[in-house]
Amino acid sequence: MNELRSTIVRLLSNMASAKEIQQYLKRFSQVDAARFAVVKVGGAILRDDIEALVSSLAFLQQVGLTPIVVHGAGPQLDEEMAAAGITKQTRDGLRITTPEVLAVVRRVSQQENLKLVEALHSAGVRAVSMTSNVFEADFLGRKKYGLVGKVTRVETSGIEAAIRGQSIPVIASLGETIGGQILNVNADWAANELVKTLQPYKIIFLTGTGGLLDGEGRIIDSINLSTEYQQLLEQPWLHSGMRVKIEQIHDLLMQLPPSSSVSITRPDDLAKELFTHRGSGTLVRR
Ligand code: X2W
Repeated sequence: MNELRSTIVRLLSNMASAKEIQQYLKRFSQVDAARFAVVKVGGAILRDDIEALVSSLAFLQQVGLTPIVVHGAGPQLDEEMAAAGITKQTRDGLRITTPEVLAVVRRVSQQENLKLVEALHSAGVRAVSMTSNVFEADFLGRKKYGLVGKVTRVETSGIEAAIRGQSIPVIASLGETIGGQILNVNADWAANELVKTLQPYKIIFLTGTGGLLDGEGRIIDSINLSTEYQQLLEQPWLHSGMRVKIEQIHDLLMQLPPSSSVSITRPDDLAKELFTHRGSGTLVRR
């Protein structure tokens, strides 16, 4: 551990004091290893920023904080559907999923999952691909959305086994009904359900924007929901997409222990967000 500590101190010396980093390490070492962090990775990160993602995940793994990764593949699905001549249709922000669309969703989700697992392996990081047997799901509304699922149960045994073996579980957002029908699950919803079941200490959303943005497009450093939530919702600049995100995060945090927090950041800034007071990106607390 001493060697690891000095590596971290060296890596972060430009951004934080050794004392600061050690405080965080001490705090994190008291958290149950199987419940340290759930990291949601959007498909855009897998496409545009996979190197930084792999480095950040490798770093967490090296300091003994094995993250649980759940990912989407939205932009890749758009591209593959266009290439196959299938028109994209959405309702309430969800992809209407016909059997034809589902075939693309299954293929592309598995492909993107393996791409990340293989990139981690190439970097010497232990990781396990999980594209099934995690999310038990039911039809969200077959007539309205087609083969889209809402998660009804999360099977944690595979995830826990992976963490015990110090392997990063890399989970795709595919669900399966009790009757064996595969369903397309929105990756943010999948991440939220994983979080509600596992109750992790940290919830991290990795995005290209690097955080929640205020009216002038600047990243909001931190949000304390207990004192700022109502005031925030009254802001005229809080447009629909950002409002939905904040509301979702609020609902999620209300179902978790008070010590849990949500960070929204870029892959490159993950260590800075976790190990420095100043952070990087947006930290949301209850
Ligand atoms: C999503 C699943 C992928 C996803 C979709 O088909 O696009 C539904 O809409 P990102 O990259 O995290 O957005 N599912 C039902 O959520 O990917």
